[in-house]
Amino acid sequence: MNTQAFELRDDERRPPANDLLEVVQQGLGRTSKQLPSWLFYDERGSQLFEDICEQPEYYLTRAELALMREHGQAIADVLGADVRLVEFGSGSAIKTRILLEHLERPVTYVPVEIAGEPLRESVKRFGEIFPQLPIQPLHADFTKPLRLPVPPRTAKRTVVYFPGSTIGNFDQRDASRLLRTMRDEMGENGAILIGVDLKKNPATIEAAYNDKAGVTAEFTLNMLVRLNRELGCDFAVHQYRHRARYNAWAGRIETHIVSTVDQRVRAGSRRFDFSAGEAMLVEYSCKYSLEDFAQLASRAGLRVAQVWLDRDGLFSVQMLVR
Ligand code: AVI
Repeated sequence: MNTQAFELRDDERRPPANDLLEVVQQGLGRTSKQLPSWLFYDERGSQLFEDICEQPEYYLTRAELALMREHGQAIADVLGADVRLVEFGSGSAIKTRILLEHLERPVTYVPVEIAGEPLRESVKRFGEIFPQLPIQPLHADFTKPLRLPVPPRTAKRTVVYFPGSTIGNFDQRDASRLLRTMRDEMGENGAILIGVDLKKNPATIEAAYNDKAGVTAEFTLNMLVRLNRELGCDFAVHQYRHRARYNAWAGRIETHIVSTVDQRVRAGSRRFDFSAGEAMLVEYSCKYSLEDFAQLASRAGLRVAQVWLDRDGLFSVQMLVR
């Protein structure tokens, strides 16, 4: 395989248990309880997220894939030849494959991923599909400043690829910060190719986060299962429920874990009380109009150069430049 040697320690899949405990104690100790959405993605959570993508109500993945299949060539033409492709995250096997298949002479592929196993898998997968393509994986948290490998001299431009509407899981301030990080990484004549879910009928959006089969509910509550296992917390998981509502004013799904009874939970040496009906925020999934997103981009010093939509106008892939 045409990759740089890279070794990962298994325990690098997650922050050290102490950090995790601190994050959780801090979140449970707030007046309005709140835990970060990255806590969803242990092994089971990642599998459940893949299952969510298959649910009939979750239109995002299907729409983005259809878009990439329809416009892949046009996108590649606009990005140009001899691109260094840097992907923030490495979970988007099919979309990235479509993009790489259409790009003219991609110079190198750099997946940036905090979780060791998915990174390893993506290196293996892409090494098999594109045996001639150099792969330079970076095991890192892409929300922090990165040390990307030096681009080959033949690279004409760096394109940062960020599919899946993951940008929607960041609030406005963090989203703008993340776009700035990408802007720094892509350099003067680089570009960002980003998947952005669009505002639409609230019922369609709410259904996507409340699938009938209950997969999203299981995904949400799996966070508590994870904390019980990894931190020895004692969440009575069946006494909590998933709630995802669309806040039309803010343009986002707000997912909460709601306690159904008065109860107390242990996290490390500390105890936290939940009252019946109390809701703990665990995820935002922000939706944008094209104007909203152009504004967000401009706050990060970027301009929207091109927008592609799927046929139903549900989802967009946008190209941003300086
Ligand atoms: C990963 N991210 C874009 C998903 C979303 O739509 O916000 C995560 C998710 N949460 C519940 N369903 C899917």
